Formats: sequence, structure tokens, C-alpha cells
Amino acid sequence: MKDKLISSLDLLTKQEVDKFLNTSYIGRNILHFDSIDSTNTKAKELAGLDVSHGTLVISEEQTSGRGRLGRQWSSPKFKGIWMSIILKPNLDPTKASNITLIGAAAVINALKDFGIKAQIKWPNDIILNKKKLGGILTEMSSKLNLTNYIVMGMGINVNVLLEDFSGEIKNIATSLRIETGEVVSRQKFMASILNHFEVLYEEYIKEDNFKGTLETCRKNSILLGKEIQLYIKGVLVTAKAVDIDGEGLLIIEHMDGKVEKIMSGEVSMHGL
Ligand code: BTX
Repeated sequence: MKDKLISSLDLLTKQEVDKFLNTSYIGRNILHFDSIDSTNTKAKELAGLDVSHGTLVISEEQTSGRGRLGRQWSSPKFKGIWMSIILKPNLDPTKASNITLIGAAAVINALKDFGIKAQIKWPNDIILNKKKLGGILTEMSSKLNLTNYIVMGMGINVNVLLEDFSGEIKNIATSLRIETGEVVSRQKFMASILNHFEVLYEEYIKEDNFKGTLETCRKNSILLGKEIQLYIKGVLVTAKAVDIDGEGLLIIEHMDGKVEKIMSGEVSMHGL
């Protein structure tokens, strides 16, 4: 009876997830929490200590999950994947933000394995049927041209129900369960993300090959070819999203035809 209850929780412990992994180091060391403030905060604490490259911090719930710019990330218990990967690459800090795109591409590829076609809202949102299925928050520590560590945090709404979301998040968020009507194995889905992540990460770090990630990001972009709104130096601008370049930057075309590359930012578009 107790075993049945535990297996129905689909816990994200090393013991349960390991059998679905085919990585060599990503997620091979898993620090699993029942409840924590934020896996990114914990991962950053640990990254400065002696934890191995590829260590995963995961929690069944977060009490202060964080989004970008100090925003909150709702992380209900046993319902999603709230995880952070600690990376210690030999990488120029200017190239670290591309880890977000690698994470996004890994999620898209994993969803494809599950027969689900989602989209990326550059640079860090995963969108399913025009609603937010997940998000990525990459944080780093660097000194001069050396990266000390990168923490890639990812939140994916797997079996979250509409009533689990509070307030206005209800109108903008969704989950795999809401969209498919089925309970999805968090263990298998998480392992699939990690498996895809390691492949794309290895290409980027070892071979300086960003092509696979870029192709996935371009092909599954919800922005490209569309009119978007974004703030540039504090001014709200309407432009067209044209492409993502080889460095992972968003290329936009202003109304007057001027082309500009955007490094990071908050982009919105009609209907989202
Ligand atoms: P973001 O700033 O793009 O999105 C945050 C916004 O998304 C919130 O202001 C809210 O409107 C909406 N939101 C909050 N919770 C959810 C949710 N569960 N689903 C959909 N929309 C939501 C995106 O930030 C990056 C989020 C990263 C979260 C991971 S979880 C593991 C790791 N630890 C941690 O503290 N953060 C990361």
C-alpha cells in the first residue's frame, strides 16, 4: 500500500530517475528535496562548493520559486519539474546565456518524444497552445573572462491542474496534463530532457557546434516572422522578429527597415 502511494507520487529521486537516463554526467548526481525555497538559490549555494559538474538540484515543490527580474514561479508539490543543473564549463562568460537556448531546445526535443509539439518564445519560455508551459532561468558567476559556474533552472508544468495556479497565472499558464488530458510520467519526461540536454550541451562546449540547438530554436520559434513588442533602452518598440543568429541573438527589423540584434529581453506578441 505504501509502495503504491509512493509510486503514484512519481518522485524525482535519483533512485527513480536513474534508470531512464543515458547521460554520462548530467543528472547523475541528484540532490532531491521534498520542499525548498528555490532550486536555483540552492544550486548557486552548492556550486561554489565542491559539487560535481552536471549535478542536479530538484525539489518536489518550491516555496519561493523565481522567474526573471524577481518574478515568482509557481511550483506546486508533485505536479511539475522544478530543477536546476549545476554546470562548470570552461566557457567564455559571454557565451553562457546560450545555455538557456540549449535548455529550451532540450525541452522541445523531449516533448517531441512524447508526441507533443511546443514552441519557444525566445529566449526562455516554452509555449504550448499559446500558453506558458515552462520557463528557464539561467544564472552564472564569472570572473573576468572565466565562468565559475552556470546554474540552469527549469520549471515545467507537467501534471499541474488549472486550480493549482493562482490568480492571473491561470490565464497565461498551462500544463501537459491540462493540454493532453493525461497524467504524464515526470520521471520519464525529466530524464528525456536531461538526455537531450547533454547531447546539445556537449556539441556546444566541446565542438563549438550550436547548430542543432539553433535549428530547433528557429524551427519551433513562436516569434519568427511575427510582429513583436519589446523595450529597447526603456522605450517600447514594435518590430518584426526576423531570425535568431549564429550567436543566439534575436534579429529584429524595425518599422523603418533598420535591422538590430537583441541580446536578451522581454518580448511580447499579440495573442500571448
Ligand atoms: P519569467 O520571468 O519569464 O516568468 C515568470 C512569470 O510567469 C510570472 O510573473 C507569472 O506571470 C508566470 N508564472 C509563474 N509561475 C508560472 C508557472 N508555473 N507556469 C507558467 N507561468 C508561470 C521564467 O521566468 C523562468 C522560470 C524558471 C523557474 C525555475 S523552477 C526551477 C528553478 N528554480 C527557481 O527558483 N527558478 C527556476
